[in-house]
Amino acid sequence: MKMKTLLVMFIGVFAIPESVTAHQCGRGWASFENNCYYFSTSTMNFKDAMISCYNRGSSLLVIRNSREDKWVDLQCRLRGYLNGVWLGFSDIQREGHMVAISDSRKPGYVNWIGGEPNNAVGKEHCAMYWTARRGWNDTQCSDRLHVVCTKK
Ligand code: MAN
Ligand code: CA
Repeated sequence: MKMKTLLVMFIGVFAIPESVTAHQCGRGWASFENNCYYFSTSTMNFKDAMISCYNRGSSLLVIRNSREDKWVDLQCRLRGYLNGVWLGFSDIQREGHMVAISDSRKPGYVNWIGGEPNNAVGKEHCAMYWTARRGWNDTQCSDRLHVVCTKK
């Protein structure tokens, strides 16, 4: 091979900015708009979901805009998540004050189903994405749902 060809190839590899390469999430992770997502194969309660994500170096899904909401909805349908997935919000500290479990801040984007969160029978303190109803609901933290973990 000619020296010039080699040189062009060498420069080429280092000239590709990270912004135009696929986001590297690792085996078993999906990529969407600069975030990495892990989709569980089993269901579990909210606490086990938090632990599962932490053990993967990630945290429970927090949906930040409608594009992400729709993408998560698509993934739930493709994967046959009939009920839905946990979201990283809870009002266990103060009823009616749904905050992110990571930093206690109110979500900037929400997609609550009409009438939710309703704290049904006074026992609903964990947030979920409800596949069938295409929106968010508060539910009992002891419920078993699929889990989505996210990391950068
Ligand atoms: C069930 C539960 C509640 C939810 C209502 C809505 O009772 O999933 O969390 O608020 O349905 O009808
Ligand atoms: Ca509810």
